[in-house]
Amino acid sequence: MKKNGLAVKIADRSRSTRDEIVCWMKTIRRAVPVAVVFGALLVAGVAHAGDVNGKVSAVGLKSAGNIAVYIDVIPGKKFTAPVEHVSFDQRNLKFTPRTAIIMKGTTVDFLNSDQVAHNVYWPSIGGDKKLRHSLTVVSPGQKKSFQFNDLGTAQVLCNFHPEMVAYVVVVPTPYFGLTSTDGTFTIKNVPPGTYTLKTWSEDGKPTTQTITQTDATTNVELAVKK
Ligand SMILES: [Cu+2]
Repeated sequence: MKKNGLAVKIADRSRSTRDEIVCWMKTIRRAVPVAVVFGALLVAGVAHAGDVNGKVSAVGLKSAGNIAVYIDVIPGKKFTAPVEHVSFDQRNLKFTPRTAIIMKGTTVDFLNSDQVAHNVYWPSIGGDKKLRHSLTVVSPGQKKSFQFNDLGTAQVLCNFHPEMVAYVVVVPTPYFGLTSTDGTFTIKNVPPGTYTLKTWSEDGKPTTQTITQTDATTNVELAVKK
């Protein structure tokens, strides 16, 4: 797109206007089906312009997956929690997913798809035992919900089945991601600025790194150690 002479000529316009014009010009230049596909790709590319792409190398941990990576508090910025709920299922005596990262204020649903009851609780949030909470019995087929309004990680357990464990990582901004098994993660649509990136993992120490985001994709490498 940057090599397009027309795009360069209009580079002094605002980014969104320029992208709209480039998209429109490309669209009319091509046959309709090609243009539709191309336009969709272009729009997708623009929407991801501020992504942070990263890779976590896990040093001495059992896995590079399921590591939460998020942008910490941004002074002077407040965010509204999403209305959409995040869901955990309980099936075959397991929580799925094992780890969820959510913005503070998000409601989490705990559904029981098993034929037996579970007794869901967390002994603390962020190590604060005063934030202990129990959903008490979640019967087969039942769903119980909780809005997480405190920052930190809740280790979710079941009184009846000691092997059941899940983690809810509550963070202050909507800019977060969870690593795949290869350690890669994406944090979408981060506005330009300088931020503190933090990690949480089950068996590693928290990691902090400063990043500067431009309007393009930023690549980050992090090492999480035991
Ligand atoms: Cu259980």
